[in-house]
Amino acid sequence: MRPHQLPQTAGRPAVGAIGHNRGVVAPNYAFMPPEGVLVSRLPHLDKTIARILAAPVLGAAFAQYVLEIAPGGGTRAPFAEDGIQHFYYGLSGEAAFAMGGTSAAFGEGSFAYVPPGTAFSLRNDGAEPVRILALRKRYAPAAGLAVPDPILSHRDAVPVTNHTGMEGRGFQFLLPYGDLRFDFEMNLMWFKPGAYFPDVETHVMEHGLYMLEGQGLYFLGRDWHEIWAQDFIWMGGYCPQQFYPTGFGDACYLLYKNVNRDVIL
Ligand code: UGY
Ligand code: MN
Repeated sequence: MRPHQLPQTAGRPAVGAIGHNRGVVAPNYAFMPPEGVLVSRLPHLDKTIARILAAPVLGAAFAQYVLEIAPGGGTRAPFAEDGIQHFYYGLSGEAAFAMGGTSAAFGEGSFAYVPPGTAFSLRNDGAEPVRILALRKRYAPAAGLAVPDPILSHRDAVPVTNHTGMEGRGFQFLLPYGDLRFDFEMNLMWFKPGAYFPDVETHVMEHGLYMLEGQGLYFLGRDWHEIWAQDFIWMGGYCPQQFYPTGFGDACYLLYKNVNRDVIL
């Protein structure tokens, strides 16, 4: 019998919970199911729980979070950070996002790119909780290139492309692909059941991966990990990686990738 099939008693930890953990923290990657990621509170966010998924203490050169914003919560005042860019992606519920004189409803699939030093506000003025994926990265300027402009959009406005020629793959590049002003990508990666990527990748870029839909097996380092919606993976540079979707529906994850800058020596 599997642990979740054993009789459970309300108010007590689940039977068989000890020792059942899909999470792994290895030197060059981390696999994190949501249940183990504890609550943080942050000074600039009111009535908001932050679950910090990636941080320099883990080995990542960026920070990534799930924000759970209660009704009436969000940024206490317009917020900006010198030298740091932000990215937000709506997971569930509806918030309001304002930046540079523009404001918009921010629901599932909405996203925002906040250039370094730019003030924005993110508020939940509704009656239901809101969940948002957030990312912060120090901007790496490049000689002769301007800082990117702010973006407030929705994934439905971004075409699904497929440069691989492989059946069942789909890509949505949420930030303008190939625009060298940007030093990172945020890509929605779509897979039909069975449409795995054919080779184990090993590359200098780092990833923050948040599973949005479906399920599959993820190869990290030397091991396969079963993954499904709401799981998070940090992959450091040169972490061997491959995804093999399983199940009967599409799988989709949102992938952070640092790009467009030379190696710092
Ligand atoms: O673009 C990428 O690096 C991507 N294929 N990696 C991944 O999905 N783990
Ligand atoms: Mn990759």
